Amino acid sequence: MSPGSSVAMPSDVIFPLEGKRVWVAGHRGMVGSAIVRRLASEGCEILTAGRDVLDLERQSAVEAWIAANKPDAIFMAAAKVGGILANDTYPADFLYNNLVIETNIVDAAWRSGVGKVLFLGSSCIYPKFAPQPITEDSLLTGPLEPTNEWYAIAKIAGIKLAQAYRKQHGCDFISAMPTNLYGIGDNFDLNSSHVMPALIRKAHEAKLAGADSITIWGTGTPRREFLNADDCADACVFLMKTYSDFEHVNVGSGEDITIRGLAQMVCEIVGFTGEIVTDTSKPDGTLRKLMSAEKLKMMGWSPRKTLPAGIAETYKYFTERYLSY
Ligand code: GFB
Repeated sequence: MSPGSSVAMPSDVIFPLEGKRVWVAGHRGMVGSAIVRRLASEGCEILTAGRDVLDLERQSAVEAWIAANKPDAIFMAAAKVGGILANDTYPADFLYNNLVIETNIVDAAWRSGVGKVLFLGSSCIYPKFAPQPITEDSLLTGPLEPTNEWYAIAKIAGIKLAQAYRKQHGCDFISAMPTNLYGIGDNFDLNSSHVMPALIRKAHEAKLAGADSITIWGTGTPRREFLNADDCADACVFLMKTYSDFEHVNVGSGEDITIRGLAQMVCEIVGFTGEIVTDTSKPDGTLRKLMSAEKLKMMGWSPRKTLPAGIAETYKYFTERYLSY
């Protein structure tokens, strides 16, 4: 396709999953469980290994498990994740745990000759002041956002691992960079969660308590781009089947919203009519990180779920389990 063309070209399937053994590392997490749900229609054999069976932080255990179970493909959805406060509070965990999980899986996958690996990163890999919408080639062009630079460094290392094993060993390892994700299986703990599940919980509890207001962190002015975890899983499966190249691929919705705007939308869906007040002792983080969704769109993929529909579904999931939180 000529540069600048806006016509999407449906990509050919170069790595069909039918009949393959596919390991979803991190299958109990929000993204991993969404990938497992999505793979159900691919005719593949889905492999999983819970923490009780496999400690991803132990290199020899990962090597032995991969050698014994012989996956043809791996989705690397296992990671230490959390919201802005958790990232800022536990830099060592976010750097070390993510680095060690990535290096263990990538190296063991190469040693066992795994046919394809998809590494999942995050939009926080990009510089704090990257031009918006952020294209893939903005990587490593400027300083990172301080609240999550530790996690970002680990995720950048993951991209580089996939590239290095492709370059040196000819491995078909690729990387996808999703934007802020939310959905079924999210973490609703107010100290460690991302903003979406936190707002859903705060609005719900305020409604039940008949409260006058909910408090959101920071100024409410930062903008964030949100993608439902099921759409992200669909994009991951799409990339696994159709993409084989050095550069990572952004996975986003192409649209962002202010945190206050999101809070208003969540309150409306939850049915909380009180005020939204700000706690500016909490960090804003980066002011904007809208990714360009062009590359993936040109390959023929776009998200399906609208933000209000995704929030309503996530709220339903939350209320069905609320008493167990
Ligand atoms: O989702 P979030 O925690 O992470 O916060 P980041 C997004 C924005 O929402 C920030 C604001 O400006 C927060 O201050 N916010 C408002 C809240 N109220 C709340 C609340 O009750 N809880 C939370 N958590 N935020 C993370 C990174 O950044 O995004 C990770 O730290 C990762 O590394 C992830 O990249 C996708 O979008 O700021």
